[in-house]
Amino acid sequence: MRQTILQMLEEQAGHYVSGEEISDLLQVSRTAVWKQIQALKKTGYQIDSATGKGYLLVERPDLLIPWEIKRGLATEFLGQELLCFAEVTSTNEKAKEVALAGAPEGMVVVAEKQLAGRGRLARSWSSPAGLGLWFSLILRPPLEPAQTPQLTFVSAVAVCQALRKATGLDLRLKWPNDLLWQGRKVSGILTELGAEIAEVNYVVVGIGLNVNQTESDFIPEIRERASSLALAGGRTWSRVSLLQALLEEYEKQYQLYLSQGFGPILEAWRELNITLGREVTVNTREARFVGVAEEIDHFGCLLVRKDSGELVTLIAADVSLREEL
Ligand code: BTX
Repeated sequence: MRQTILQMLEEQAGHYVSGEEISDLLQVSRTAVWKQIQALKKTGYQIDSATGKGYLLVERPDLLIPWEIKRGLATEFLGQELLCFAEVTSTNEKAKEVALAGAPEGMVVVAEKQLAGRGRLARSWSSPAGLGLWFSLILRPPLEPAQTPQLTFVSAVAVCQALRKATGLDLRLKWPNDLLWQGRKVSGILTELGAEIAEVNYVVVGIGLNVNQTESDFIPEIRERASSLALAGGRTWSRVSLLQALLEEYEKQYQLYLSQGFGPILEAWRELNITLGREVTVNTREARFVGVAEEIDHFGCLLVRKDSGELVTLIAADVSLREEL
């Protein structure tokens, strides 16, 4: 009922809709309509009520709720089914849980706040309420497990392209999928796999994006290294619009990858990256060394030339660009 009322108010944008008109259409009392309007106001919708005129929708809230996200979302399958939470431990955990229980490809789990947001290698990801986008995609790609690292690059390219187009900011990628603005991390991606030996059961792609944080919103541990789109652009952004742009671009890049393979994705990644050709410091579980990032191979591994001339192939590591140190 609430959604229908919203739809009516929206269709009459700029004009009042009478309580009578709404109650007639919904076949409920005017008091019931009034109660629904109060509930919408409580959620954050700005609705003006004027005696004798009715109700006017003044402003929609930037809330991560299904009917806001799906309104005008131009995807075929990604985000057409949504699970939205005010608070969750980690959207990746929730997504894995529902994926195991049979959730369809394309379902997206979104939270306003994560209590235990995770990064790679069991690091934590700071996810305060209302300031960013913390969400996970459930995919069921027809791939062998060995091919799935390529999805890391699909995700990186999709996130970077979507945000460059939506904000006009010069956002760049650092291998494998950190999104940076002027050397500071704006977004991180955590890809997790559920697979048998020969086939993928599900892939959960968790995306964390700092949107409207100011400098002081960041916890001290990351303040120097993190940034947000608001800090980068000097204005706040609608999280709902950004999420829609991200889902639309992701679906496009994912379908491109499934139909044409890794080539076009790698090409796009190369154009957006700031790692190749640079001197880097590499930290793996076993060692720390300096070298030049020369190439990315067909599996997404980074090839680093050490000073000794030896070429090292990195599957997973932390790489910092030398100027960042
Ligand atoms: P990562 O391991 O590359 O980055 C984690 C590191 O980044 C942390 O150790 C910390 O130094 C820094 N960091 C923590 N929080 C932030 C932040 N908000 N902004 C910038 N830097 C930060 C990157 O891992 C993968 C992150 C994925 C997060 C998403 S959110 C939705 C989904 N659910 C979940 O639990 N994780 C993913």
